[in-house]
Amino acid sequence: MRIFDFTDAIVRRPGASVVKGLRAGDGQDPSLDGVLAEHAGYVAALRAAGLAVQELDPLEQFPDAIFVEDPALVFGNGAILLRPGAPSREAEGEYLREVLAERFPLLLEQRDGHADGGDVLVMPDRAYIGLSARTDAQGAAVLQGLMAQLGIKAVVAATPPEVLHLKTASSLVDEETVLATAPLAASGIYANYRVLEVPAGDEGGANVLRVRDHLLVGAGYPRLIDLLDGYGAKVVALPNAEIAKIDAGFTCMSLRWRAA
Ligand code: CIR
Repeated sequence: MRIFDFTDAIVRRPGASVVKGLRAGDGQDPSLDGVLAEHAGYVAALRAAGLAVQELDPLEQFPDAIFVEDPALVFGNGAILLRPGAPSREAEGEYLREVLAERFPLLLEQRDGHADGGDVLVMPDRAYIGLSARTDAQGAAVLQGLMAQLGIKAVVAATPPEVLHLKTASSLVDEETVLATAPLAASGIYANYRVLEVPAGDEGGANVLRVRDHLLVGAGYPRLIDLLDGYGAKVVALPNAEIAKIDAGFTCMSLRWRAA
């Protein structure tokens, strides 16, 4: 069994407020219709990969609530509610508590510091927790302890300063291979793995999502799509130009796990 052989996923449908989602800089709002279409395409791609997907209702009071993998992390044997580092997102986990308690026998909770799920990259033998503007040292240490309770060894790593999350700049291709932007590849943190460097110009596509035998990649990154062909997965190019205006990644738009 491979770590990306998920069976189930949870997503949250976007509400109208999604167009006001946080973004680095002062970029323009995405179009609501565009976000809805791209999100629906993403959910369809998860289903096409073989997952049973539960869709939660929109949360208008939280424009960024579609990014369910920032306020929570899930594993086969339990889930963790996190304290996201952006003040407007800190309480999002409360709205996942009920569904995660229903789906997971063990629900752990971060009470101190801040950490976003987007900063956690899970590999077969360890997980990386990236320090970022959202994940502080205290939050990373607390999360390390919670992951240890689930039997996961986590190491804390630096994230390049200009990226939102560790997984904005690196992601899992297969159990031996990490896709990483040039600065992260050069940092040596992934020395135990094969590292594929994101082609120059396609850095915005570094967050790919491996789900079973499918690899979801942004449609606007042709060099990356070529590079990823040949790693044992069907490359699925998904339009994400609108949703990217609020710094979306594919990994952060779902919680995925393998049910026992
Ligand atoms: C935010 O800034 O929190 C959202 N607009 C985007 C979050 C994307 N999540 C991720 O990369 N893990």
